[in-house]
Amino acid sequence: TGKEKWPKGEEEVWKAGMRGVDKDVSDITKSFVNHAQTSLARQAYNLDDFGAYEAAALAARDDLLVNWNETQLNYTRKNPKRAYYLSLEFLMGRTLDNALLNLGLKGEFEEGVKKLGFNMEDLLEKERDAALGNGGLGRLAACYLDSSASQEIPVWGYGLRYQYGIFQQLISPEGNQLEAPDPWLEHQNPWELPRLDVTYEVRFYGHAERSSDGSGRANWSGGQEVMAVAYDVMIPGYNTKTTNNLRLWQSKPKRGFDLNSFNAGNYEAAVESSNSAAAITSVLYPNDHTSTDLANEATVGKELRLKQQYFWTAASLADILRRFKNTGKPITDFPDYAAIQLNDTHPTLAIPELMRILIDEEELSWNQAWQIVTNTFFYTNHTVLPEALEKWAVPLVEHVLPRHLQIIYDINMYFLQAVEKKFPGDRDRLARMSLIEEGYPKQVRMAHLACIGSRKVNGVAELHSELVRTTILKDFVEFEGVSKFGNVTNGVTPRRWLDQCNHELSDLITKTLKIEKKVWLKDLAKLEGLLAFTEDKNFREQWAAIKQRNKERLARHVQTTLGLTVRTDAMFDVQIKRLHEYKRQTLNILGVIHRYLTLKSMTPAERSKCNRKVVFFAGKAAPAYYIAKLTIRLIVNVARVINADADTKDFLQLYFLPDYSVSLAEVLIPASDISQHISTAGTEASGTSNMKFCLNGGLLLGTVDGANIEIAEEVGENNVFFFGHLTPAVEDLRYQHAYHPVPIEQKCPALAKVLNEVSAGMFGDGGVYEPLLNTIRQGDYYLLTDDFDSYIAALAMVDDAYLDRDEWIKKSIRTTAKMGKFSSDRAILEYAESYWNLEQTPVS
Ligand code: C3B
Repeated sequence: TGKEKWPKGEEEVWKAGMRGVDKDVSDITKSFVNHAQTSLARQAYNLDDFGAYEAAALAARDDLLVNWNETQLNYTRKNPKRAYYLSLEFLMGRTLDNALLNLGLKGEFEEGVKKLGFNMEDLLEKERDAALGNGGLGRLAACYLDSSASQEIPVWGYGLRYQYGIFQQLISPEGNQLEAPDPWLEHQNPWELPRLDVTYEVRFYGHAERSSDGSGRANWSGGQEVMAVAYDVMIPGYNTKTTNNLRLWQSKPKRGFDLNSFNAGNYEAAVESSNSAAAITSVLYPNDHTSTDLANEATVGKELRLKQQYFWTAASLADILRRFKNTGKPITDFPDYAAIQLNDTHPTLAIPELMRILIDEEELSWNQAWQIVTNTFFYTNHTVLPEALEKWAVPLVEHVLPRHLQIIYDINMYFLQAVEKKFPGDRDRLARMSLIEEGYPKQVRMAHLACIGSRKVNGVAELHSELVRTTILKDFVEFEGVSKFGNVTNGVTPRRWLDQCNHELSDLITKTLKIEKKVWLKDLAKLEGLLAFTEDKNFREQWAAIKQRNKERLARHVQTTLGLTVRTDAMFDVQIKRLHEYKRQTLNILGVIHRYLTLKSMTPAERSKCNRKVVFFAGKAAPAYYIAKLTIRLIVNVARVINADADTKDFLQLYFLPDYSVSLAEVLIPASDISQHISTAGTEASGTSNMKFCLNGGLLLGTVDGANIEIAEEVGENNVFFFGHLTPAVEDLRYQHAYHPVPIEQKCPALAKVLNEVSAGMFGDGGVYEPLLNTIRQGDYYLLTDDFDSYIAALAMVDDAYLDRDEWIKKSIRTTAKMGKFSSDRAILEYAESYWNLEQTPVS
């Protein structure tokens, strides 16, 4: 209210000591030097670029903290409803540049470090990516945090503070992926605040005894107790004081070591429990789109992953409840103050955990508790691939979380009773919908639990949400009504994915639209104003010149990191994403081979008329995903042959860039003329890099899948290149493959020829690739033989279109102009309004 009494001591003394946000260059240089001197114990004589990065980061962090404190105080005072975004992955990338952009201090910092003898660009390069995620799902979480803060919405993220992020990818001379650890916390991390006083105890194992008083309560005791310690990461909004929080939990032993064993001289046993506690948050699981059930992991691996999930959900819920209880409201009001978003099924244990707390600790009745739970949670599904749907073996859950298994069984019993009431005698339906899948062992179906425990369920693009409603959760739609099942099409933050990664383009847009950057970057529909300039020759030339400079920047990056020379007078064709059969990198590389064979068969005169092209791949394969790793090997070896062929190398170059990361994407995306999003129809839930490429004026070559469809709706079908079969045909085509296979030579001779060349050893020992080629020759689950011809035809259309350079640039401008819908600001506002019922809560 402003009239409140100062809480302690003398207000004037406090206020005189308080730091404000840095304003001018001299504030910044002072803070920088001060941190170099005191926090880092360095001086002008021995401060290298890395030290200077750290000093700049600490100065920026102080500014973030000022805003962060004000934001949290504002939330505490106003006590608005808040949303909590539970995600096992937050793929943040680098922070410094984003922090300065959002603080509005980029120019000042640049000038300041220059005065101190450094170059900001060099310092930014010194920062290591925070890579606590596998791919799309984790990067989406990061974009949503940026948008929540930018739109002044009270959202906190909750995740795990892994000691090791996604592995570092190395490529051996033979072309094999090798994995090395990512010890990203090796140096001090200036972006986090250890909260050693914010801790919770989390129990595992032990036994759960149901009380005999008919209350339904139970007593869970014994087993292992582990501490969760909070680390807070500040999330600044763009051009606002609002700075939200991402709280990451780290595990630590409840007791340092076991004194009895220690005294008995058994030192190894004494620290054993401390090791197993620390192990919980030590490493990010690198399996993407794979349920642990099929991950081919040892039982210990599965158990540890289950422990990660429970550890994180239990600590987060305890923290959320403590914050709520501090307000003094009755527990039945909880859903009015907290919405909890489940990012995929990974945090689904939060549902039985909240039931446990409400029943066993708060002593509510089952119905009261279930009422609260089903008004609190929201579930986003990110995939319909069967192998990615999480299931946990019942004996494992019973061993690790005995009380939760009881609760899951109880939820299931009440649920199936209700289903039986609505659909009497439909036993198949009961079996299909049950939370428990029969078999040896029985399994808990986490998507079913997430669905029935949530207020709403959504998919991440129109087509995907429709597939969720009509396939994996069809029975649930029939039972609960369709209105519970919605769609929120994904988005990406234009701060990082346009302004930061493509500063020149962003500046040109600002100048052209005559709208302040701070306005259009938060109201991306304003980009549409660019349409008026497609006919402006001068504007087109500037647009094209920026793309060219971005290509040169990428080429310099490849030159310095790999020592390879990329030609920049060519079309840049990019496919960057996790390696997975459904994403069909294989289709792309086989298309490259086809192009190579075609070029080889031409006379030099014919060749000289062809479009020059450089193809880039990047992406990691899950360490145990054999076929995906073979695909990498094939790409690398095709590159080796093609790039050395004097006949063709002016017309076709190929690069596999190792160790794909957020930072590498920031260099690749602005340089792309065309990017490939070519999943088998119906398999890619949304895709988000498709949005990033188009936002940066790259055109899209893709299948009619995921968010590609909505991108085409926005930019117009004549500005995208579509090919391939549509989703409704897929099931039938797969049936044909299984029961009426046609030899590949007959069905798709062009593809057969390519496969034969690979087998025959054109790219080194052909035998090595047989298992990969056989996935196409036999079964062809991802329909390469069905889509290859239309893919090649689409590539030809891309070549033709590119040869008309002027028209291409117009397409590029039109594409950027129509990307407003895909800002993550739009997406997060949809969640806030239609799901969480939250209001914007600016810092006053
Ligand atoms: C991904 C999907 O594969 C993408 O289509 C989607 O754009 C993103 O999520 C974000 O919604 N996804 C992922 O990265 N990991 C999973 N386990 C499941 C989906």
